[in-house]
Amino acid sequence: MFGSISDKFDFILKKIRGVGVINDSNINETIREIRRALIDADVNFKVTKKFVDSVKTKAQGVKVLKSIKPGEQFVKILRDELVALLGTNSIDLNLKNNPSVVLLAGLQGAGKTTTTIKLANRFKKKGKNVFVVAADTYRPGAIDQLDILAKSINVPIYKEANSSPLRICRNALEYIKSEAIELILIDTAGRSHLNNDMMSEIKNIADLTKPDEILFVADGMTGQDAVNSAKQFNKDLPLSGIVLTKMDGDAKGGAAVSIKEIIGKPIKFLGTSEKIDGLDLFDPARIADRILGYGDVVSLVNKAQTLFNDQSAKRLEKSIKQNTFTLDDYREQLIQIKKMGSINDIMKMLPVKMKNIHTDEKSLIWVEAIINSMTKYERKNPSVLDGSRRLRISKGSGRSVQEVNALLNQFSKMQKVMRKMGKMNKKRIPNFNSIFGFR
Ligand SMILES: Nc1nc2c(ncn2[C@@H]2O[C@H](COP(=O)(O)OP(=O)(O)O)[C@@H](O)[C@H]2O)c(=O)[nH]1
Ligand SMILES: [Mg+2]
Repeated sequence: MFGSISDKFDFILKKIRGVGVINDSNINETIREIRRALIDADVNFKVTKKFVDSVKTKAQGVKVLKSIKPGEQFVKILRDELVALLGTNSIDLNLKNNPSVVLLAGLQGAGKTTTTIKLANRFKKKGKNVFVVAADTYRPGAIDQLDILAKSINVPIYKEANSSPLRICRNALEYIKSEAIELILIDTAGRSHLNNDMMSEIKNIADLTKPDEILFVADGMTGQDAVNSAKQFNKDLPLSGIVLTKMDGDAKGGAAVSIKEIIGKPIKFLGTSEKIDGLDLFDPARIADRILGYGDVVSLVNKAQTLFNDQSAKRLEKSIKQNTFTLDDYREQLIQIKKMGSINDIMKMLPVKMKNIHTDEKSLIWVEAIINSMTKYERKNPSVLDGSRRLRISKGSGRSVQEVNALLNQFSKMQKVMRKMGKMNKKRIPNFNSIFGFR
């Protein structure tokens, strides 16, 4: 997510942080670079203009202030403005009625059906009695798709063969009167705002079902197209929020950055994988940090927590906090990482500056073999590993001395990352004020 924009911001921030004084020339230069980074990421040009103008005005204030750390003040301004642009706070679904209704709308293939199930899963986990309605009667197989997904998470579904979406919704509401349902999620067919019949159909569904939330589901990879279609839908349907899907791909960030400002409705969730648990509550501060190249240590820790088994997670947490990350922990972690799936996915969440650690899937196997060939003492004290010990380990594991050396180098880098994470952890990451030295 946001790969190239965060690389650019990382570069911009590094430069500005180093400056001793803020003056018109470095303000202008930075503003120019920020503008280019945003435009390259397909951020709407009006949003870009408003954003850089506001950053510029505030940065000029810093120039006058003659503060102690002008570069960092500038960075802080930039981050604050970005968080504000993204919407300041996370906003979960606002479910006030009982039962609550959530209507999902959007173009074909945007991810409505997947998101319906992801939301059903999310609220089921929170203990709600959830129910999904299959109101896409247009695409062959659409009802079956929802049906199969709903069954996989044990959520009841309302469906009808040879019916119309409006009738299905009416009957579904009737049907649940005798059920203790708390949340109804309606999956609809993909439609374009250009199709008047389809738009009036979904308006009728909204009139009938009086949703607590009407979510516009948009493919985050489509950049400004997603923003434009959200804008058009919003004219016909009172949208309450946006879900941007496929943010795990190489979405450049343009849609995420522009949409709130353009249509005035918040992004509520991001779709982050095809899988059912791939849905994140949209958190402006965390997204801003990702865009600025700080990575998303919080998400990383969350992901690790859900996937690591409890015991090893606790051990790892302890060794991170106490700065005693050893080769044993490293080996343990590799075993857990193998369970987490793609290393690339994990690396994407790390701050830009930590990304230069080399990891590839195949190397995991021999790394384990090498660590297994060390004694317990050596694993705890890798500094004792001189030439002759390394040679012995190389023979024992059947890997070359170069590979043993490479592993130890990598481990030492990893240890540094862990130390950093340990420090951030103590400061309750991501408390940027303390990282920047602000109180
Ligand atoms: N990688 C990824 N794929 C997604 C995400 N959301 C949906 N998809 C995929 O996008 C395709 C279309 O999704 P679907 O829910 O059927 O879209 P609909 O036509 O709007 O109902 C499917 O292949 C989904 O697996 C996401 O957040 N990440
Ligand atoms: Mg669908």
